[in-house]
Amino acid sequence: MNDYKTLTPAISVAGQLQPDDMKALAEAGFHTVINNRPDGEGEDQPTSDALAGAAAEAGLQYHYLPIIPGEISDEQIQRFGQLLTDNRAPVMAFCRTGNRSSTLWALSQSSRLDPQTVLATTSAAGYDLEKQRPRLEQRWQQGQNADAARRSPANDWDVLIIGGGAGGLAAAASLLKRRPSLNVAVVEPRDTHYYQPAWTLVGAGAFRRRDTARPMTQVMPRGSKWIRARVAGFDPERNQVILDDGDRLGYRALIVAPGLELNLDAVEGLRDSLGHNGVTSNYLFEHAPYTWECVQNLKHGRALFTQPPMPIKCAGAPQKALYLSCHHWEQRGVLKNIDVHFHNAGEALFGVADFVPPLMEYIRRYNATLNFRSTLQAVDAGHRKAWFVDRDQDGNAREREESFDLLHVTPPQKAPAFVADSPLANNAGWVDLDPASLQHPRFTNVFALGDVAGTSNAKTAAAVRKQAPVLAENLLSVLDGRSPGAAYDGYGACPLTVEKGKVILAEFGYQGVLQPTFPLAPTQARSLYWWLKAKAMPRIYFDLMLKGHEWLTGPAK
Ligand code: FAD
Ligand code: UQ1
Repeated sequence: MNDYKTLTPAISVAGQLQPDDMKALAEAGFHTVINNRPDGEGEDQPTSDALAGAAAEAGLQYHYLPIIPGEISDEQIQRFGQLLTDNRAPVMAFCRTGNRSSTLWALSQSSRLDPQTVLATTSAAGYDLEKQRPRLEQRWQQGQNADAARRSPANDWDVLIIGGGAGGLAAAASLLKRRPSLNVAVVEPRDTHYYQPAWTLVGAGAFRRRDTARPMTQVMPRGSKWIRARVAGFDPERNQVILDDGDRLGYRALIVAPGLELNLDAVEGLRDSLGHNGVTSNYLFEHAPYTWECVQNLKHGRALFTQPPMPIKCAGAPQKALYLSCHHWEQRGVLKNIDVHFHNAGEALFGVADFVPPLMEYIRRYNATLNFRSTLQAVDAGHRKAWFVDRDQDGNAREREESFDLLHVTPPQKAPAFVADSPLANNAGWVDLDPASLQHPRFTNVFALGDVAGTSNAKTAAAVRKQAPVLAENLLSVLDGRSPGAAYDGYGACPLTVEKGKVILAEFGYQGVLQPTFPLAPTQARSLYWWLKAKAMPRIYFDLMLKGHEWLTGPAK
């Protein structure tokens, strides 16, 4: 392969590449290739189609943006900048010699980088772009003017946080604890903050719903400013977020924490069915009490509990609803009259193998039938019918109709659209992040935590409790011009409420490594942990975690 020149960690440029080079590029860590040389310019030049095919085979994104020498239009510059924003870095751009690609890079960055910096960068890579100076100067000036017009002193923040949920507020509290002078704002459209982990208990009559909601004003960490608005997009090149009314907010560092979206519309009929004829869900504040109502009323019949494809928040919650309902029916002596089914889109009862045997004991005790690879597709509350697609081990699909008297649905879940469609997202739509530092790989002043994070930990408030101090340390390092030094180990916890009064506390990190907090056998169901979940945890959450008191968590270095 030709020598290539690295302009920044996110982009390198090269002369003509061959299809055979693609594999080596992928092995060198590149994710994206941009071809700036028009087809047919040289004699033995490979076609763009041939290069695209080889790139695809090597697992690289490929884009063709042909440039005639000396004729770079503003539109092409804009398109090149967009490609850099939209595609995963590092990017390799090439033409005949690399000159056009480096010129495109220089011009595409010129509204946010001053001409001196741009020219020094290209010159260090061996490209003399001095004759572009007037155009660079002009674009830089235009960029400065546009920025000045957009900015006002009221909307520039040291740290801007998107979302006033568990992640956003814990991060704000941990930052302000370390540096009270920091200028921090939280953008959050709702006036109510919800403690979602207790909704499982609400669905079992073991917690009052109203105690899971607090006015946003009460939980906003002291020293942070609440901006009541909804974010609609990101402009990380300009260090700005875009609100749904078109206004912009500027920042030095950004924390993305808007959680995830329940995708109710992915199951036909679900939106209209919820709350009627036994169709319920603990995943919604509105409906969690209806679960308890249905459970109390059911004396015989069929009860179905569903779990959608991963990732979902608190992956244990779908089966917690099953155990707590069954335990109630067992105590009332009616369990023998109720046919209980668990329909799980996945392949295993729980993602960490150590916890499967003790959970299976409860499945047997409650006489529940397990249906794996079985995904809810549609529901009709009026006729009390649900339709599932079941797949066998080879992936063959079969539709199956089931009747029910109670249907507890865990809705499919996805990354919020405004994140998935943004330059911050990974291929699956979550915020692209280094799993240890929680820093974005391309926009180094951007961090994320909580359910929106593109990390493989269990999406739980327990994870947030450990992520917030790590993120706070690393963000302050970046603001101070240093590299992140703190590391998150993937901790998450799932208190599996196997009986009303007993919990198996599953605590584990990346790759399912067990991380018990207490020196007790981790797979044992305990009443101590029920007390932790039902009584102590809400206080730990509101009085410690959301206030920056980092209990049992110190960021590893
Ligand atoms: P959230 O807490 O959901 O907060 C996101 C915030 O962002 C919201 O306030 C929202 O209004 C705001 N937002 C959304 N879009 C925008 C926008 N465009 N602009 C600005 N703001 C926006 N975890 C545990 O640790 N243990 C448990 O036992 C447990 N059980 C659970 C049981 C259930 C039924 C559920 C639903 C969850 C459970 N969880 C549990 C998971 C836990 O609640 C979440 O992991 C946690 O709340 C994630 O925090 P977050 O800040 O990422 O998201
Ligand atoms: C936890 O830290 C946490 O977040 C604050 C939860 O969500 C509310 C939990 O459910 C659990 C179990 C933990 C784990 C905490 C300890 C102290 C073991």
